[in-house]
Amino acid sequence: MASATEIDAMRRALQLARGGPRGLNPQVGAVILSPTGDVLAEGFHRGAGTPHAEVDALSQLPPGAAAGATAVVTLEPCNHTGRTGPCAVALLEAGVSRVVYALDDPTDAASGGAARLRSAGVDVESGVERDAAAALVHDWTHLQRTGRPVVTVKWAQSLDGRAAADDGTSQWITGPDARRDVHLRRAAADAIIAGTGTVRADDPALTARAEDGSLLENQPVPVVIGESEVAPDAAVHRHPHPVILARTRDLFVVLADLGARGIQRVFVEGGPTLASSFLRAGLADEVLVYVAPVLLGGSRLALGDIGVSTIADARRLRVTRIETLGDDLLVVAHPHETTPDPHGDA
Ligand code: AOF
Ligand code: ZN
Repeated sequence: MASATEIDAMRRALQLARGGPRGLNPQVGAVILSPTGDVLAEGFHRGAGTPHAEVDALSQLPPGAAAGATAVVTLEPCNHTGRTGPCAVALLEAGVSRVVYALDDPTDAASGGAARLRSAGVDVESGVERDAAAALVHDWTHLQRTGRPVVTVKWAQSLDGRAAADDGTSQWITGPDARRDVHLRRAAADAIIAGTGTVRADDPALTARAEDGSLLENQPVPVVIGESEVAPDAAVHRHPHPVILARTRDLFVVLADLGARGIQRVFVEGGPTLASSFLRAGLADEVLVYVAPVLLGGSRLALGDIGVSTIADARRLRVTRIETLGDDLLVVAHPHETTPDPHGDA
């Protein structure tokens, strides 16, 4: 059983973990407690190639100071020599007598640290604040499992399922509350994806902004997919991050490339053609539909061909959330099926 002090230390470790960057490695935090429960040191992982959280915390202590201590870590201490040495060994060498961690390391390469510590006589307890730790590294875990970021596909539509009026005008279908929500969700993603068609037609900034137009703290990297040119004076070139131009229509290739860069979550906001492509490829992990109480009629549908030609093939989703945002509705839905992997062996 974890003590109240250890649970508090785990919550602190989770907070520390959030100070690290999202990327190729998980966000991990660690707190070293003395045998009487005092905090001796704190640490977190600052990104691939830098010391792991446990080592970061231990490095602040003089030799011998962690003897008999308890290490509280948000992820199972690793058991592999990658860019750094195994944390399980670092903890053993430091002489800790107890390790409390939240979540098993989900990778084959790095897991096994708990078993190694136990067989060396260390008292190991897992599962403390597991749900919070799992939520923190959810997107990283998805990237580990699939090689791709989590994909959110977003669109705004009229009540009758149109994305624009017949002449193509589409600005302000939804109201200010919905737009604010979109910008907050953009800021929670690592990249925002649009198609070259949308970039040419709308010249979007692809930034995450507050109502007064100022930039929110986190700016997703702008990604533009497609084969046509992006004008040199396009607004996207003034984004705080350099734009990634993906000159292919193969979405699997694009997502694998973004995953290899440590992009854990993407927000697809690129118009009906791109949204349809992601859905047709079975690559949407989450669908966000902002519905405005207006009728537009006409031919500018929110989605085009998604590979459904008969009702038996309809894509049935599970609605996980419905929100009212001013006069508009937000529907959040998830596909039932998991995304297929054409390059995988399963
Ligand atoms: C830990 N503590 O703080 C982190 C862990 O390439 P490396 O050597 O940095 O190893 C990366 C792997 O180690 C990563 O995929 C994950 O399984 C684990 N991350 N483990 O004990 C940490 N960041
Ligand atoms: Zn490690």
